Formats: sequence, C-alpha cells, structure tokens
Amino acid sequence: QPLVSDQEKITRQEGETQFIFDKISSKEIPSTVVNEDDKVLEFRDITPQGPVRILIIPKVRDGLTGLSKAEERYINIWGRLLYTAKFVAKQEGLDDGFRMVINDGPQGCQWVYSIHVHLIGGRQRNWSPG
Ligand code: DGP
Repeated sequence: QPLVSDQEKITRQEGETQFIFDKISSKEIPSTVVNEDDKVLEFRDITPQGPVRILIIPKVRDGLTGLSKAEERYINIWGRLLYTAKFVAKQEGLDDGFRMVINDGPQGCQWVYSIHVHLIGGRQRNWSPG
C-alpha cells in the first residue's frame, strides 16, 4: 500500500516549493493527513524513504521560510511543532524512539522553503547522519 497517492505526486511537480505546504494546509493539494488540530497539520512525506516519514507544519506560518529566518516571536510556532511530535510518535507506535530533522538552506538540503519539521522513525538509525 503506497503511503501517498499518484495524484499527490503529480500535483507536487506542478507546485511552487515555497507555497506547497500552504496549499497542503488549506487542502488545496491533497496529502495523507496523519493528524491535525487548529494549530498544526501532520502528513506523510511524499518521498518514500522509510517506514515512518512525517512532516509537521503550522497552520499559520506567517511567511516564515526556514529556521534561519526565525525571530523570537516565532518561538511558540517552533515549540508547537516539536511538542506535536511526541503525540504523532506515540500514535505511530514509535515507542523505541524517533528522530526529528530540520533542514535549512542549500547545505542543509532544504527543498521546501516553508517551515516544517521531519519526524523519522520505524527502524534503527545511525549517527552521524552524514
Ligand atoms: P526539506 O525541505 O529538505 O525539509 O524537505 C521537504 C520534504 O517535503 C521532502 O522530504 C519531500 C516533502 N514534500 C515535498 N513536496 C511534497 C508534497 O507535495 N507532498 C508531501 N506529502 N510531501 C512533500
């Protein structure tokens, strides 16, 4: 069973990276939603790279494109993304642990310039990530 639909992949190719998650948040672009409330949305990453790959985004991001652009007033948004991971991890059965990743800028391999955190789990990881 694929984690994401073909329709979602096609839509992604046509999208703009800075706004793609805004469209996912507004449901203009379909995604496989794991959970949501009034502040955050969690959905499965389109890239099939492991058993559990989830993206956590804020419903309101205030134009913020990445961690390097953050200012103090965004602390609550970032805190909410990280705190949310605890509940998603439990829901996904990641009782033995998981990893959180934030990519920033070209050297950090950021692809989508709209704030998000990765929740990665479901198999043993190594350190350092390389
Ligand atoms: P990064 O910017 O490097 O943190 O990576 C962004 C992630 O977003 C990448 O792992 C693939 C995922 N992604 C990109 N476009 C879409 C999309 O349209 N739908 C979903 N579900 N995931 C996407």
